[in-house]
Amino acid sequence: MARRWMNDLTWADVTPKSLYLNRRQIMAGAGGLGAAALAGPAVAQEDLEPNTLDQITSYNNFYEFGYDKEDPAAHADAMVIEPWSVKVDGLVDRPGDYALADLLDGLEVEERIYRLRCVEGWSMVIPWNGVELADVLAKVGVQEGARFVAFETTVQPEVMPGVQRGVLDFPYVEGLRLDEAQHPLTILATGLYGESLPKQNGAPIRLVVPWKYGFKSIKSIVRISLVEQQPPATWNLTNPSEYGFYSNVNPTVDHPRWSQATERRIGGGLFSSRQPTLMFNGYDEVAGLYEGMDLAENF
Ligand SMILES: Nc1nc2c(c(=O)[nH]1)N[C@H]1C(S)=C(S)[C@@H](COP(=O)(O)O)O[C@H]1N2
Ligand SMILES: [Mo]
Repeated sequence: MARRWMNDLTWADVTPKSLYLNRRQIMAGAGGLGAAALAGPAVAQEDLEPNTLDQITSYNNFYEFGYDKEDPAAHADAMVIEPWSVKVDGLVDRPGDYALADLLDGLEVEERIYRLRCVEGWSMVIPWNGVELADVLAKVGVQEGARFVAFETTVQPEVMPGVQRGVLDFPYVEGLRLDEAQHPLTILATGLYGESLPKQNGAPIRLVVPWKYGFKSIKSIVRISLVEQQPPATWNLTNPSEYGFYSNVNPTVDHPRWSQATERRIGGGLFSSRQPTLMFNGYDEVAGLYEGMDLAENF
């Protein structure tokens, strides 16, 4: 497949203000998202340094391949990603089994440099390439009555040691409220560092929702469903008292086993101190999605 990545954000553009706002989003901001979207949060200087490709591809969570951070890099190579199709169903005008290229056809692939904050208390900065999920949803036509989007990961038991051992209930599933799914920060990533997505990172297509804990960003997606009711989400199903449906990064709501106030930046060096975790992982412009909600209750 032809590489669709368009270099509309160069490394020289990666200033604190433009860390996650590329030109298109800035235009969208001017058009309606308001001044808050333009200004963005104060971003710590160390955020300017994306993690290396080696760090991003060797320290992963992908439980289908095992519990350990090294398991995905060790085993994911055997995952079959060609051909790949994504079933789109539920409350959509144009349901079907879309070949990946057809799903992405005509959509703009952008670079988005996002922080990724895992609920376990570590973080990275990853230069993704991908399309806005909103554009994909517009393409398939969201019908009235749809309120949530549900996602499902491929299951390939013969090459997935974690599936063989049943470390979680598979397929891994996740969900977003429709307005979260349509937010311009939410992307379906198809690559990183300008190359196609490494398998351990969720090839060939995975969700990235940068203001939520990493487990919401479901990998290797084979199904997208527009639904009326809040869909199941794997970690929430596994342990609802520890993992909520929303799972917005929130330094004031601790996980029973991990303080969420600070985080360790992977690659920060042996002696680097933990840095403060920011509300919504620093992506303040999503705050309006949760107006009037108690985020300690809806964690
Ligand atoms: N299908 C699937 N998606 C998944 C996971 C998983 O185990 N299975 N782990 C999640 C978790 S906990 C995190 S932190 C991120 C890690 O993404 P990365 O390995 O690309 O950094 O993927 C998320 N997506
Ligand atoms: Mo995670």
